[in-house]
Amino acid sequence: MSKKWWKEAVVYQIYWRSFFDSDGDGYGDLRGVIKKLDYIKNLGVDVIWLNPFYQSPDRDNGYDISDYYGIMEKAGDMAAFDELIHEIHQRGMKVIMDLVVNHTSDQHPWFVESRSSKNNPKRDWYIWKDPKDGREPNNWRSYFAPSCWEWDKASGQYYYHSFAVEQPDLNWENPELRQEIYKMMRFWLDKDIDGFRMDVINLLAKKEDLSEAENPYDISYLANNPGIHDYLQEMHREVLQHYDVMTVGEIPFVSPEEGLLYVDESRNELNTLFHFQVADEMPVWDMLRFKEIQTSWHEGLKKKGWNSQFLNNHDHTRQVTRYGNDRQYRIQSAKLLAAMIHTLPGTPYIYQGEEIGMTGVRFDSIEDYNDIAMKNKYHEEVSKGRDPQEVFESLLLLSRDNSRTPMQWNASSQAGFTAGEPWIKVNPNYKEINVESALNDTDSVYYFYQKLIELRKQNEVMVYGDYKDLLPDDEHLYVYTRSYNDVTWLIVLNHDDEQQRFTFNGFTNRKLILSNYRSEFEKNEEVLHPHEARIYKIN
Ligand code: TEU
Repeated sequence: MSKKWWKEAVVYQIYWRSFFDSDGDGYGDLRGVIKKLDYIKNLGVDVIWLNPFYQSPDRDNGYDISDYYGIMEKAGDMAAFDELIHEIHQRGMKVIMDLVVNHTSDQHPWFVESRSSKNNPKRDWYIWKDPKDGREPNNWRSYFAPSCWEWDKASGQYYYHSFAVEQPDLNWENPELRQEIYKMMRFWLDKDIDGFRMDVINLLAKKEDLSEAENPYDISYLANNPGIHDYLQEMHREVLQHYDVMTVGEIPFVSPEEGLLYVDESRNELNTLFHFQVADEMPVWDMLRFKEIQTSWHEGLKKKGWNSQFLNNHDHTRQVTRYGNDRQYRIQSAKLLAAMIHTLPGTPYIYQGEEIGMTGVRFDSIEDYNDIAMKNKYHEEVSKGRDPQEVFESLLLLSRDNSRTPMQWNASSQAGFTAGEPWIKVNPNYKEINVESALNDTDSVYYFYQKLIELRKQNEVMVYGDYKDLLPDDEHLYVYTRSYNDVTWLIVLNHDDEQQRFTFNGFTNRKLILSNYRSEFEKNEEVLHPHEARIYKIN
């Protein structure tokens, strides 16, 4: 397989509004990111992914764009952006931006024009349909609303939205619209960014057949529709092939076979993808399913396309809370999950705060939450007559705000995130879990990440090595090898609250490279402590 910088990279995701506030308005901002670049560089990461900061009414935290060429006031201005790019490059890192082109805000001038009348030239830039029997064209749901159709009284038609009502979908069938998007992509690439994370990029093509869905709650009809690969190949031809950039597509609802169609190197579409099999199929940890998913993706993409590894992001509850043990074994399990993500095949992603083992939150009332997905779902269920407290409780574990609370920098007021009032409450555990204390403790989660990243830089086996699961049927232990040329590494993970035993049959000549328990095991190497992770080199 060809060697590429983005295969060897470790990516750090910055949800800027919760990262660092440089001007006291309660929102993190681009200048705040600049102030913390040395911290990120010190971790060893190569690439930064910035969530969207385009002009936006901010109904869905920047994923509802009203001007692709402007910067949201909360985030800063174009001068701050230019400075940020410069400072990132100065430090030898790269930066990718979020590209959100499945939909815009309903405040975008294109949509304002489009809805103004049926014969406006921009009408066809969005998706308009007549009512069917006096109501919505069909029973499809959207991600954030009970229907993907919204009635526009003035012009007498429905428009289509895969997400909130305030996020109308663009019509990619329109060639003029596509050219306009390509122009916008060139604008940012010419500002020297190093690529894009492409928001729900496999939703661009819509299903032509509007017949009723048997189960409207399975919204996979929104994705992977005919025409999508033509659009992505055109985008590659028109824009991407002219730059040395990295692209990672957010691609929900795909199997490895379908996923390969997006990232197969010979097809010239995208470099890598985020699939959501883990996030969607595992509300909590499921060892056997996780192993199946890893093996099937490794086999499915092998030698042809590249994967990504992540367990959380701004949409998904923090990994140590969701998939580890954030109580008794927070530090050990945060390290174990890190060891796993950095040794599995694919480019690893770190979501801000993960490197200090930040946890999910549990606020007292729905008023403390901001997430539009959670709030809309809450109101939908309560309006059906369900008990509000019960609905609230049911939405807590997966609320997107779990991972959106401010970055915990130190033990001072508001965790050192802002001098003002933060836009969302700080996690009350910030006095214990924060960057300052992590940096002062050589045994912290932070330094474990630093070591893993350094190892990945020095050892190609971690990047390009073949993957083999040695215990596919074990519910507690995850043991696998990575092999490249003559080098074999053995990774042994005890993802359990109890001790477990592992016999090193066939691995007599082994050398321990990294572990998350000090050398206690030397007394009896076959016994693994709760949430113990070890990486060995086999000779
Ligand atoms: O998210 C799309 C989305 O809902 C997925 O992340 C979802 O978690 C996945 O499909 C698994 O089911 C993106 C952004 O990341 C999110 O913040 C936006 O709200 C959304 O698109 C709309 O732009």
